[in-house]
Amino acid sequence: MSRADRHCIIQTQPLGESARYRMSHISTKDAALALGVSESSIRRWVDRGALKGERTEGGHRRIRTSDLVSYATSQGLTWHRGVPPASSRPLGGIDSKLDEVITALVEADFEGAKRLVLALHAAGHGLGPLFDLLITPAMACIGDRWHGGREGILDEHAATAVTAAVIRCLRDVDSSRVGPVSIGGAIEGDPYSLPSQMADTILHGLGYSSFDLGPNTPVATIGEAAVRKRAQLVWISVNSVRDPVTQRKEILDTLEAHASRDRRFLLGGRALAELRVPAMDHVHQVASMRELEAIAAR
Ligand code: B12
Repeated sequence: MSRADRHCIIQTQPLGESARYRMSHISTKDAALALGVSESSIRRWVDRGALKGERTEGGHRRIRTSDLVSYATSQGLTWHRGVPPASSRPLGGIDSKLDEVITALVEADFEGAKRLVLALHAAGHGLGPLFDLLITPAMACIGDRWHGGREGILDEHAATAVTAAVIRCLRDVDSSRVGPVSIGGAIEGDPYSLPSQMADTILHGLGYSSFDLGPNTPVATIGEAAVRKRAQLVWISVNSVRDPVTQRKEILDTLEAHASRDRRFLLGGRALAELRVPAMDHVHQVASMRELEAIAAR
């Protein structure tokens, strides 16, 4: 058993038929929310046959997620939330695996999720696109679909654990590195571990000798670790801000303290805007793993 596999033994009950169906299909209400259109438009498209749909035993319309993606793409509709943006299409192949990845993640089927993701990687899909266009939308789908509740929280945790294990496998594809050092983590009070793990894995793949300090790490600690390890690149992930005023000051103090050094900072995350970090020469504010990949490769 590999080192990655040992981390990955997660036991949960497989999903029943109806739960499986709920994960791969979407209601007209959720489809409307996802596309930012009215529910009556969705019903009309389904009834006209423009958008493929099915009926439940109770007579409710249901749409397969992948059919909704295809329809949105063909009509040039913008994605609002939940399922993947139409921009994932041109990459061919990645989004077609979304349903399967979602099912594997909520069933805590590590082997299945690993097989799907590693096969796409081996077929030439880079880590940035795999993270931004497959794993992140899959997690968003899982988070949005269940609308909370006990069952939903269990699935969210199982999916996070399996995703973390699969990312470790992607990291293990490349042997250890001796290149420039990169280091980073998510700020204090931010429990989100996957974005930081993704950044670390991309940098490792690019040849950096990379260290992930993980979630809930004070910014000052990230700065001190960067000095100690002589890091040339530092990422800071901001997905949850507890105290915007204090945390803004902390991050500005750290960025300013490093301004004269030969060190670049990459800042990202869903809550980064809350900290209103001004533009600085040594700081890149980015929205995706693909951007991080492009900047770090320079
Ligand atoms: C898993 C999860 C959790 C887990 C996290 C576990 C873990 N170990 O990470 C736990 C259980 C802790 C959790 C808690 C909560 N969660 Co939560 N969670 C999620 C879920 C399902 C997935 C998040 C995730 O990891 N996605 C994968 C990452 C990689 O994607 P990402 O964050 O979008 O990151 C991308 C970009 O932002 C960017 N990026 C991010 N960081 C960085 C950094 C750098 C340097 C760069 C370059 C790029 C970058 O690149 C990434 C890849 O494309 C989301 C659903 C969703 N829509 O995302 C909800 C979600 C984020 N959670 C939500 C909520 C409400 C909560 C709770 C408040 C629930 C509660 N009532 O307690 C708490 C809040 C905790 C807190 N202090 O903030 C809401 C947030 C709503 C909002 N508008 O803010 C969401 C959107 C679910 C929903 N639909 O309502 N959650």
